[in-house]
Amino acid sequence: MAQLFKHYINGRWETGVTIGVSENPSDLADVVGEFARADANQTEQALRAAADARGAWADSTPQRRFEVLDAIGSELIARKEELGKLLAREEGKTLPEAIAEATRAGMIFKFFAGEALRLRGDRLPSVRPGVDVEVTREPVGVVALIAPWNFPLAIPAWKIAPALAWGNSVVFKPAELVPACAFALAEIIARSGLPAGVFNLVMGSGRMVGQTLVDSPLVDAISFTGSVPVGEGILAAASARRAKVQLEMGGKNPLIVLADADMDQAVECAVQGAYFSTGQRCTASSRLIVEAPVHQAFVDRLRERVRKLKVDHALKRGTEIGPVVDARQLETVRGYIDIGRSEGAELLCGGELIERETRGHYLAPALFLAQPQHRIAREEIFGPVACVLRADDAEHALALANDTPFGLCAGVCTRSLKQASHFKRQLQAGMVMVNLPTAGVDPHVPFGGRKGSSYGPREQGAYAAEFYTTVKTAYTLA
Ligand code: UN1
Repeated sequence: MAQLFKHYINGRWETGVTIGVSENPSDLADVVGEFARADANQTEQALRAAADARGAWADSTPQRRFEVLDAIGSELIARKEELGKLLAREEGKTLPEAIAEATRAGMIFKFFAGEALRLRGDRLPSVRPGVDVEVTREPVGVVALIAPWNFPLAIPAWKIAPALAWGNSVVFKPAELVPACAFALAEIIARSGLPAGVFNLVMGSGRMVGQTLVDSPLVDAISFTGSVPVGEGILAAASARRAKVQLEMGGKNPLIVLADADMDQAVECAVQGAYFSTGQRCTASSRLIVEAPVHQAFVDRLRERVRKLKVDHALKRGTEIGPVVDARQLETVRGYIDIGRSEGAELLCGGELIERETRGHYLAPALFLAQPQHRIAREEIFGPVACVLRADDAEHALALANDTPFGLCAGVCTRSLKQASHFKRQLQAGMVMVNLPTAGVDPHVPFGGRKGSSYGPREQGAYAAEFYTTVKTAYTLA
């Protein structure tokens, strides 16, 4: 019988109102498990538990918070192989990528364990004689954390860890495609010594569970990573009742290859950035903008490399690219490949379904030559598809890079310090990478974008305090 992944509400494991099934995208005959799905009532139970628990955790000592988060981080790292295997099986990224993600999740908990101890505040004189002023940070209260399927351990970690480090209580809603990973993480958190109700896991649809969280007056802050339309809906609903909102949405990240770039390095950056994790990253390098003198050479070398990428079962040794996450995503990605062709972009390789030993959502990585106005060069695809745009010179490359409604990350490959500095200053993105892929970020520094990609304070690093705390200014006349 399949394992049932349950909700975790008020310190108890609860069955759902309905049941969903999680399948392995590398092998559709392999059921990862069944999972509980909540309705509005069950979601509200979790919210009430979080609201009732907020005082206890907000008043806990920094040392206690450190110990809880450090224990979670240690267990994630100690069990990285097993958790990585589960992640690869459920989400479809390759085993080495999945193990690295489990490790990253552990590192994030450990970073925020440290932040729990590294509290800051100010005490300063008032403009009025005899009066002291103190500026301190307090927890926001109940936070709803809505996470996507593409980083099923790391993204929940970088929302849950800061929320707990700064004394908030949490209702976590994972994506429906990755309940096994959410359950594994919740089990570790449940054993860490938190008071009941401080951390709750509720699974189910965005329409039901997500909407209940967003609309609830019990929720003080919402952190969401996912699609642009859902993010916009959350922003409208949450700001109408003045809840705090943090959104990480799409990207259409440029990777610029200047004529003086190290070509081997540039091709590697493009391959990793565009296709690893099956291109299912909001940080994916989906627009490769190449300066005219090296355009042909770059395209030839990249095409050779992309053709040779090993697409196969995520758990198989040697696989470089796993399957697309599910049938719906595969349909969306194939739809974009058709759009690219019909708009006149040139498909250089890939784009076709491929068969492997097991039945899964396997797609050959696709590379297009496109024009800036093509939809495949403007809209986020979220799959193993990239397009190359030709730039007349470096300034044209910069203009093309910034000609997008998104602004998450941007990369430039160059040997020139002068160009690197110029692009770092001029690229309209929250994160800029020089001679590195746009995807793959550190756990201890801020993550986030500009323009249509993001809204609200940054995630990760010490900057995450802006979202997960609220400032108090106290005046005292002694
Ligand atoms: C990374 O590139 O290492 O959904 C992280 C995403 C991002 C995370 C990317 N929020 O793809």
